Amino acid sequence: MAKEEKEKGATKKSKKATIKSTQSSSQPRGAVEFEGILTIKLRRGLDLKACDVTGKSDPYVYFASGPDKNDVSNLYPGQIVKSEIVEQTLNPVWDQSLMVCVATTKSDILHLEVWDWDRISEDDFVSFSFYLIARWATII
Ligand SMILES: [Ca+2]
Repeated sequence: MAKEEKEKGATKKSKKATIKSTQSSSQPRGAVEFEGILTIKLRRGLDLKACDVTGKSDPYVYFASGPDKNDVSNLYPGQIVKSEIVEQTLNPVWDQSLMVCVATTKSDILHLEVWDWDRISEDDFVSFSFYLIARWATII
């Protein structure tokens, strides 16, 4: 899917869908020193929303680390990561490890968005959540 299509779809589908639109928007300004890398072990999802006419979805997850739970603009590419797509299920099993760069371990938020991949039309927003990274961080 082209960058322009992703940006258009994210804006059109949901105001909460911020991570996808950030990836193809303006470049971040200034330099950022990262304190660390967060490893995310994405296991599975349960009872996700059905977005396709088949009664299933093709879910995938975006994760982004940033300072504000409501604003993920101006993030560097290393601060955003996308999971694989699991086709035709409401109970996806990813069993995947993903890594995102974290600028400030004490205060940054991990944003999570679940999307339904669509072959022909724009992807559908499924759900979102956010977490304080410091709650899980193991500082070595
Ligand atoms: Ca789909």
